[in-house]
Amino acid sequence: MKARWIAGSVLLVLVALGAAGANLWMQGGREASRLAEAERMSCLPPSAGAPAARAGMVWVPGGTFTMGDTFYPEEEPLREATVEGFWMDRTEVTNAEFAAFVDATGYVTVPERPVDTVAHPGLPPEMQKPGAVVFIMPNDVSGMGDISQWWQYVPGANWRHPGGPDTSIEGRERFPVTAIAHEDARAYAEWKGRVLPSEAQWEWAARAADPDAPSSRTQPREANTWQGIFPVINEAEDGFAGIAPVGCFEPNALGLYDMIGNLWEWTADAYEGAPGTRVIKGGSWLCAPSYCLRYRPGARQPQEADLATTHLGFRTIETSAAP
Ligand SMILES: [Ca+2]
Ligand SMILES: [Ca+2]
Repeated sequence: MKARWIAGSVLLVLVALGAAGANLWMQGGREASRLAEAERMSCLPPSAGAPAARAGMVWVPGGTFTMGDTFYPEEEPLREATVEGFWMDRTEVTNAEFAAFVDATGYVTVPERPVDTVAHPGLPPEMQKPGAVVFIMPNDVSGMGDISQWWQYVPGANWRHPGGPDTSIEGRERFPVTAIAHEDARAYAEWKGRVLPSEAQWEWAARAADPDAPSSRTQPREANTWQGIFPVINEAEDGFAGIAPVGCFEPNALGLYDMIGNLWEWTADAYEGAPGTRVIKGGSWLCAPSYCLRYRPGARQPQEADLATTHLGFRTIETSAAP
């Protein structure tokens, strides 16, 4: 599937990162450097005292709603969807949670494994090395058609080193894990006895189980998105020039944090007409009114299942007993 990135319209020019690029990621860009001292490393306290089996989860009651939206073509058509009730992680899965999984199982993520060059013939040399796609804030861009101006495949980037080999997650235990392929998210969920949400389950939860929830196109205040001109001016009016720790913004009415913004989130669903992809939901800290107005429950995008990126994480659900 990685070859699609080469052949497809979302072509990535593959540039290995130097140390300067890695620093950019850690700081989140030029404007971020002045915010670095104030950066919060944790917001939501660990959910001590909750029932161990479902610590950190909330119940999402079932219901019927109008799924989709009408802002971008891929969100249509509006259609009726019905979901049963389920438990859902109240936050994106954190680095600490994913580390516990890896410590317990020895699991090695897709971006850490050797690249299967037989399954992916024709990859350029950089993509034949294990790695992930990393956002690098450019100083300037020439039009918005070429996303390689801000997205680069970085050998050595993975969940432990999300910006590349010279970066780490030390001190970022309460940040959401990123640089995770779909298979990795599923493996974590299975280890917990859970699954990834379907697109309908995710969207219903993002609407706070309210069939009358408005499909607002206003940039939300209570979400980590991008204020300014993407990708060159990051005003960080929401307090975060980069990824935020989980739970820094107000939760929705169900108590779910960061459904919108911070990181996009994997769902279990295949994206129609795009083999090898899955639907991702919620938009990320990179979504701006000027470029990617996808900080809405009905927004969606396809993502290559085996290509990890650093604006994408996940959360899990459990479909068993009601409370
Ligand atoms: Ca932000
Ligand atoms: Ca999110």
